[in-house]
Amino acid sequence: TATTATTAVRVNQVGYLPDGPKRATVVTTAAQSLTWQLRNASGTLVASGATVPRGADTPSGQSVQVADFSSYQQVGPSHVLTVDGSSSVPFEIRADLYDSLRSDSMAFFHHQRSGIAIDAALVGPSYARRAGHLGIAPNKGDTSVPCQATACDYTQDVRGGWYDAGDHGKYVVNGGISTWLVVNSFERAKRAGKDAALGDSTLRVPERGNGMPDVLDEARWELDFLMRMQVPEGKPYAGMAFHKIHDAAWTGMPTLPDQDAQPRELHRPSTAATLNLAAAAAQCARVFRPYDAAYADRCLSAARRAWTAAQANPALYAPDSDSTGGGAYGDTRVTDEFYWAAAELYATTGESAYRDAIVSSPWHTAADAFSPYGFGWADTAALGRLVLATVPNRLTATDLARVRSSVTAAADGYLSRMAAQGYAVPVPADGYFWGSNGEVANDAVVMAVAGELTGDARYRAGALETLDYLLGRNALGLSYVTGYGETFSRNQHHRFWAHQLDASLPHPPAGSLAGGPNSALQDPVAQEKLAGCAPAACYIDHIDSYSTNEVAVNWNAPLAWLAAYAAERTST
Ligand code: 9MR
Repeated sequence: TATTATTAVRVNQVGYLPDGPKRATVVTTAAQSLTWQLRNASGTLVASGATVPRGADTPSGQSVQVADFSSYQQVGPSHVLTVDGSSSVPFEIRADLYDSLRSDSMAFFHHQRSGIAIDAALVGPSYARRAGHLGIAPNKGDTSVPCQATACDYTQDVRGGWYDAGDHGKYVVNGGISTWLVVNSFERAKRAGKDAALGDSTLRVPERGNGMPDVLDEARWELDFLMRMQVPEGKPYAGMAFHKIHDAAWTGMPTLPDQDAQPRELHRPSTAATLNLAAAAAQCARVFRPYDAAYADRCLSAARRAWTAAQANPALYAPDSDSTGGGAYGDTRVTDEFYWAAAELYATTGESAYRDAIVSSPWHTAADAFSPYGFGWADTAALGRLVLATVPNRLTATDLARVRSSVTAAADGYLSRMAAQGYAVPVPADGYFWGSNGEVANDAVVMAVAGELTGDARYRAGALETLDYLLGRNALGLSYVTGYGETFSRNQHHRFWAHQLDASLPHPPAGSLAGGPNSALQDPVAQEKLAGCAPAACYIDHIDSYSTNEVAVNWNAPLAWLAAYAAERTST
């Protein structure tokens, strides 16, 4: 299970698209330019050139040079790039490079489903498991969960949804943003006229063949859960969403979902969770309508109720301290969630009340809706901008132009940061925090949308180049996606895919993205093994390093978005 780099020539270990950028990074102490040589599977020299010295690269802590072989476009297997006596791992050049990653990264969500057995016929014997959290012993179950503390004396059925990550918690803010990305990937593909690849019977989900696009079937599993998290009429905080549901205490590793014996607890509603539900449900109402109008109506009604409830309770914050047995997902600034929810509700309904909420929001004109650190579960203003920039609406021409140019300006920032770094990463040197790989993929989403808005090919190239980083062209020479590349992460923190702890359990399934380098070293393994690491090297493929090596729905969602985008052929 060794997952260390084998060569100083760092490439996308899966390969490159014939019409895409093709760059590699070489770790070398040489100060002068070197010769790179590209050989095909028969060992024939097919291209060569000179590397560009980049000197000391701060994020990786390495001295590097860059080889650019983008002009070589021949399709073929097992190419090898050689620089100064070091050779890369073999990689492919082909147009269908990302077809399997598209389905594997999206299948992650099915594997993470709660409240349903994962069927061997769909996933193979080693990934099959019994349903968790339906109240079947030893589970206490999610079907009748008492609410905790504040003004609450009833139980709620909050079965279903996706487990957040390696734990068995389900968190509305993170579930909402992840669902949004999954549904947005479909909506974007549909705008491009390329949604068939995400359509019915394209994924290994139980609902395949029901006439609904499989990506939407998958999202619906979580949307149903998110709507179950809404406080019923007649109760205190009616219309708000409970912030989260998880175990009373952290369970040990490993623990299969059906073996979790901890009591489950609903944590009191929060404004952030409520607005997250409003945004995801409003998007549902728009995107699901052509396939299931009744479901779209249900989503819209939930979204409206959530919006109204959030307006009535605009400052019910989830505290950072609430982290026993589950993550906190605390957030005390929710103006961005208000903006995002209003944008979704406006894009779906066109109603003036939502437009008023948009134009009176500080995020309507804020210059920093897109931060250098990307969007995330606590920073959602960018999502509002992406919606307003791409879904037809009746904002004024001036407002729309400003929204759209904020997307391209953000993408320009990512491109220039990539150009300044040896490994072409869109995040700044101090941006390697918990889940940095998700941040990289989120930045790629912004670049891809900028490409859609402008037709400028540089943005597509930037989005594709982030896949190079995730798949091996990085400080560790490691692919962070299980099953992809020569050396890849396979011991991510997870209570079922815990092969490192129990050989009878599987590794994570192919298409699972590790959280990635986190320079804050927030777990004991990282603290012991990674002391002194350069930011982009603060990663270890160890199951106990939850702060560098967990999986999570909000990281796999942008990977799936990006894989679907990269898998699209540019010519129709
Ligand atoms: O992704 C979350 C990250 O932004 C936080 O810094 C971190 C600590 O609070 O929590 C991360 O989310 C975890 C959540 O709290 C519990 N489930 C696993 C998530 C991924 O590690």
